[in-house]
Amino acid sequence: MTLSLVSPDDIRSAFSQAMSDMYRQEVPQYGTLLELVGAINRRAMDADPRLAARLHADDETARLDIERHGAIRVGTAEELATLRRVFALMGMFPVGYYDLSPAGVPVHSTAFRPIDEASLKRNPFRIFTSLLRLELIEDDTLRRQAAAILSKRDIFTPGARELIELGEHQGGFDHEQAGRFVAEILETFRWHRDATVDHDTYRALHDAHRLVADVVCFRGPHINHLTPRTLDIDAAQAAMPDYGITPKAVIEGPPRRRVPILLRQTSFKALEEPIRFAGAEGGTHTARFGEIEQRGAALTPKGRQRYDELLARSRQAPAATDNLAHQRQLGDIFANFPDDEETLRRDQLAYFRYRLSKSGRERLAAGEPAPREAEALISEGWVEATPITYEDFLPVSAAGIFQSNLGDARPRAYAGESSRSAFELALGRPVYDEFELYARWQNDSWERVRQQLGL
Ligand code: OOG
Ligand code: NI
Repeated sequence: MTLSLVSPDDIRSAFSQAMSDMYRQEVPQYGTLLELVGAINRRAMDADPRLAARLHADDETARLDIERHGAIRVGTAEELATLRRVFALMGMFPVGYYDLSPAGVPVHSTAFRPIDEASLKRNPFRIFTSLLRLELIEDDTLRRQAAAILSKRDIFTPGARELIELGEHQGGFDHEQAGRFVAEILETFRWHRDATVDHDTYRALHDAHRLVADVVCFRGPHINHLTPRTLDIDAAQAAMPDYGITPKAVIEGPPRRRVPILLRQTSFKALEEPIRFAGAEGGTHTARFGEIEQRGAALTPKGRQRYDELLARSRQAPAATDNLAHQRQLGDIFANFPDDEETLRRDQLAYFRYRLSKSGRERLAAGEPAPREAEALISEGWVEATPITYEDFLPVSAAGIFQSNLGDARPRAYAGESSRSAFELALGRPVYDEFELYARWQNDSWERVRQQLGL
């Protein structure tokens, strides 16, 4: 008997939906965020027919309503490596390395996400996944205690472990197995009211760093937020209070621009939730929050370098206390960063996807000879270029999101190097390079155009 295997894209979609349903039950404010974002997106498309047309042309409207990312934090190499195997079965692969220790957060991270264009279109679900860096806990005894606690837990159900083996062995799942797989994996991300440690242990770990307590004291890496994608984050930020939600003071990332670039994010503060310690004493824990994102063009290494420089400059100025002032400051600093598609493309600051235009297709069908040069093909309207959407994250923004949830204590940078090779060793493979992926899409799209034109 041959198995009929379900596409990993379908498993990812089912999983993303199951996570969303679970999180909506667990954190009702998340449902409110979805409503708010849905309303803002409809308004943004009504107000800007060109934007709506482009999103349609790129097949992005279909993914917009289901698009979200989540985040989790794990404690050991084994947990991270097993998650890599789980996500691979859903068509999600580790892209990028993010070191958050310079910002005073003792983790390093990657994002599991689809890496080919068709899968991203189908469902771009991503999980920002952080590994605790126990070596950054200064106190030897506490560090050893944390490691001992982590070594005793298994964040996967026995059923999940069996299915991972089976899926790898078969090269996928049939329909029934896929359903069970999603249900078993969901358990890993569920919230647990019961801590695995007593109050004193929690306190000691919490005093080392709030994130240490969050990672070490529970049975599993509860999903800590799910983030819908909006087309207008400034409007979303402004509307949050109307929906009874208090946003963090400023939107992270680049300023508002005519051509959005990279990623802009805002969040609401983590909730203080009741928990029970071992020994039945009650207390609270603060981990889960809500976030909204807006995605723009993926920048080339050259564009990204310029972004990083301008962002660093903006951070030297005293921090603005409200978003409007912050956006004004940022806008001034980014004034020289080109803000039209033509220049972003010609200066090779952003990645573009090329395709034959309607008129190009008509002229081709009529037998008109096409110019040979790329720029002529574009300026004469044969070929259209649209910015490629950024599918990844930003370390400084991520640190800002972490920090808005860590109380107002001034973050203290950890000394010591970034440790990408240690992360990859724990993960069990190198992470994909985001720039290579975008460059490949850009090149592939040109190649397709050239083939269509017989060049
Ligand atoms: C992850 C924070 C970073 C983002 O979107 O950049 C993040 C976390 O709090 O675990 O979610
Ligand atoms: Ni996030």
